[in-house]
Amino acid sequence: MENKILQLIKKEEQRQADTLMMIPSENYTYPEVRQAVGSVLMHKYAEGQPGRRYYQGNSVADQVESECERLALEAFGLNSDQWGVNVQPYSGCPANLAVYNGILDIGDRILAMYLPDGGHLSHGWQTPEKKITFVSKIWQVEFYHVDPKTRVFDYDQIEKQALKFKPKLIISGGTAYPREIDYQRLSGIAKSVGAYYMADIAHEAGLIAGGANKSPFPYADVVTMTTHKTLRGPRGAIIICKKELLEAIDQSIFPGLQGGPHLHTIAGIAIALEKTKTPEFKNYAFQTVKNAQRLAQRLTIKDYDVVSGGTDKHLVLLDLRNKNISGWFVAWALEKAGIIMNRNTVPNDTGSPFYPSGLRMGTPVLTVRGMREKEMDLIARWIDEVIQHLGPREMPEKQPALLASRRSGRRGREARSKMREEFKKEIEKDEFLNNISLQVKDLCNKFPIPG
Ligand code: DSN
Repeated sequence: MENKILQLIKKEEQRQADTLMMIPSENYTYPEVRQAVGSVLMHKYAEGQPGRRYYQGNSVADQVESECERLALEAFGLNSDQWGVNVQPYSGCPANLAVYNGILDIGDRILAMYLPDGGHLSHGWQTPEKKITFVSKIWQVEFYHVDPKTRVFDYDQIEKQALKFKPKLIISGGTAYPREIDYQRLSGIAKSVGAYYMADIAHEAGLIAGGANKSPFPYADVVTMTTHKTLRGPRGAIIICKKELLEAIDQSIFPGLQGGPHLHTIAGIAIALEKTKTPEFKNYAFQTVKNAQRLAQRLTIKDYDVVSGGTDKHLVLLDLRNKNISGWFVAWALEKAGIIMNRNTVPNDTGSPFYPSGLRMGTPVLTVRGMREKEMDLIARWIDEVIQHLGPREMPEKQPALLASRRSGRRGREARSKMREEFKKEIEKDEFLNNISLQVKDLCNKFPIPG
């Protein structure tokens, strides 16, 4: 009998083929990338940098890593005299940590984007009660916010905050901010207070390489990115920095934080970077944005509150409070209907991270499958039909019984767990959702996964 894990991989392949993957940080990679990631390169230790390794047998490894570095600079139109690159970070969080560890002293100040306004945990998330991330335990972190009305950044306000807080590092980027960042302005603010500026472009890297979004170069001192989102590579990360910061960042990665680089991943990243030069990739980048804008437009017409009034990128964020339903219910019901997106916090959220008020959706995978505006209209209709079908639902955090029991620990957890189980049972038997899932499957069959 076939190995259990291999059976599960086949099952997952089928799930991906039959559903609409709309989590904006996910993507389908290329067959050649999968071949590289599963290759013999995974057998090799290559601690150090090309030409300066600690182990023997690295003649091929050196060429793989050097080629990946060259392609990374080329993808963003950069010159190796001015910019340095490290392709070894295992993923986005270690890449960001390596930058802080490389260029900051313990206790230095970081000014970063507020998580519920679209920022990222790895930028030092903490609450007034708790230092949640390791980063917030080591460095002093303060957050900047979106304007409560427009839900976009007010750069004058960020400038005032920076002048007062005097950070050593300003960070932009995150997971749920649908608008382009003004990199030039943030770089100017950083310079005026003597801070470094780091742009984390994990979400937008592919859109930037494809020319559909503005580039943080040459403004940022350091740019970090993951490689598996819009860039369409394997899970990994890249750091590109001004040449004078490279040695500190290289040392921070190894021996500071990591051991042997994952050469098989680096090879996969190189293949994905090479693809960014093709006309097909540029079309994909522009169409991804067009598809997201179309979704935002159709949902706005249907009276959804699209955060910031639209999108410049691959993602759309809805605030569901005007529909009186928590993102938790909607995300589970949509999954039952074959549409996979995630519940998300929104600016000024009155819910909690587990039961947030928002819903986040992305278009990279749909675009890779060849879907265009016409399909976005259909998907917006299905999303609306599912939400209307559910009707208003008390947000779990607002139900008096749950709120009261929340204070009593175990009883609260049990009540919420019962609520979740009951809802999942309810949607399991739901014919309406099942019927949409069959239509979704038909659409997926018309747009098979390439490769
Ligand atoms: N978890 C990723 C996202 O979904 O945006 C970011 O790390």
